[in-house]
Amino acid sequence: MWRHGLAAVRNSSRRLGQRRCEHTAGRSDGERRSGRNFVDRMRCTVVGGTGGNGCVSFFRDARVSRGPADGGDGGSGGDVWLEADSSETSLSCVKQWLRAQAGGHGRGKSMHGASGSDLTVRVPRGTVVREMAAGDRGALPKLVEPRDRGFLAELAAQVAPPDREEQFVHYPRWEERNDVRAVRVPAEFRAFRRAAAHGPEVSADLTQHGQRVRVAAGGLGGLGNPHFSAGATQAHYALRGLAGHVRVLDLELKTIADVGLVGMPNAGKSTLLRAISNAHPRVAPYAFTTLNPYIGTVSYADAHQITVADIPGLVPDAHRNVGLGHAFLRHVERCSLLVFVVDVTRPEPWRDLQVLRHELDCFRPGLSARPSLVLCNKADAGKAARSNYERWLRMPPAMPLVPVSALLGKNVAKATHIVRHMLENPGGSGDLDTIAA
Ligand SMILES: Nc1nc2c(ncn2[C@@H]2O[C@H](COP(=O)(O)OP(=O)(O)OP(=O)(O)O)[C@@H](O)[C@H]2O)c(=O)[nH]1
Ligand SMILES: [Mg+2]
Repeated sequence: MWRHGLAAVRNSSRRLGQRRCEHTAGRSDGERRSGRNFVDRMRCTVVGGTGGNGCVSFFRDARVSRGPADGGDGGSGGDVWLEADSSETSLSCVKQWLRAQAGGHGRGKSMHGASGSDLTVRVPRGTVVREMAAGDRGALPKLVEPRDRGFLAELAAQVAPPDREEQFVHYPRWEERNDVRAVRVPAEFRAFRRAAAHGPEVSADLTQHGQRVRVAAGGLGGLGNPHFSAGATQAHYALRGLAGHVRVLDLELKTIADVGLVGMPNAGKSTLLRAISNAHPRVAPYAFTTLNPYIGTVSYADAHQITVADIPGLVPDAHRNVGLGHAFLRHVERCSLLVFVVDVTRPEPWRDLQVLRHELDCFRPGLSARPSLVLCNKADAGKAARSNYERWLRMPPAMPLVPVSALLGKNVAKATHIVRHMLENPGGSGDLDTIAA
């Protein structure tokens, strides 16, 4: 029966995974509230705007039929930026394809093209940005989904370096006469093209609100024909703008909270978060009610605040993908304090604690060694809870045990004070017994 239940959950989580890939624009309020479109990992392709082409033109008026070269330069393409925003909670707001605006082409009478606007995409605070290894960049078209074949073709053309002939715009019917083989392309252009293929990999950890990183540079605008003209020799060609950089990024959200609640399904983590903070995760008497992390803010009487993350329940062998797996543990990886919420009415609840710690270590070795506290929840639930708690107290203490009833709100204020004390004294647990008394 239990196995059956887990299989059903696995299937539903797979369905959730499939939904994660979809772009979520236009989702309903209900969906947003239930968190069904929560995305904490995704791959996206970012493309800087293409630079506008330089123009080939010659001054002309009533008296001068072919004056000096006056072609304007192309505008540079826009850059793509990622910016951390604390009001975002999920990567579902990020599209899989991000492209900044192209620069305008240069025109006659020395009119330069406008620069393309930058594209700034807001991501949640705690987003880790990693670029696919440089060696894999060539494999780009195979890695993207064939959602937009036209765009894919365009992208492939951008990735492939253009032939020398294609780097220039020619005056009408001058293609044959222009010998561009000997024309020296400015060093700046060559460096930009080199950086497209071999530049430093983009890597950032956006932990602060407003922190931003440029993930794709817009292409340089091409140069008009005056740049190649000298004296009586008027150039009949101009330089095309360069394609923007193309990067494939892996985005991973590692929630930033002070405290992480870790526990088996149904242990009462969400009930506790509701009791101590402003968050309202769903509570129900069955396993896996919570399918994605919730962050709550706990406010103390002196206006001090801490953030607490409630994550889905962990089951034995979660690291072998049982239950919901353990990938969501990334949301407690950065917490300074772990609070184990254990249902003290279960037979031998200390074994649950061992399982939880083992799963943490399977996810990231040493994670269970973080400063931790055990809340023996459901302490209100009759004799079994009391006798289990008393037996547990007699065992060698691994970490502080605090009996609470999240449902009735009993002892939760004391628990939150202990949490604050442990956060403020990271070195040692201090005199916890005095606080707990
Ligand atoms: N008696 C009693 N019941 C509790 C207490 N805390 C939670 N519960 C009940 O336990 C059930 C599960 O509570 P949740 O808060 O949804 O548990 P959870 O750990 O978030 O579960 P998942 O989201 O599935 O991992 C609910 O029916 C709660 O009412 C408590 O202190 N005492
Ligand atoms: Mg829950």
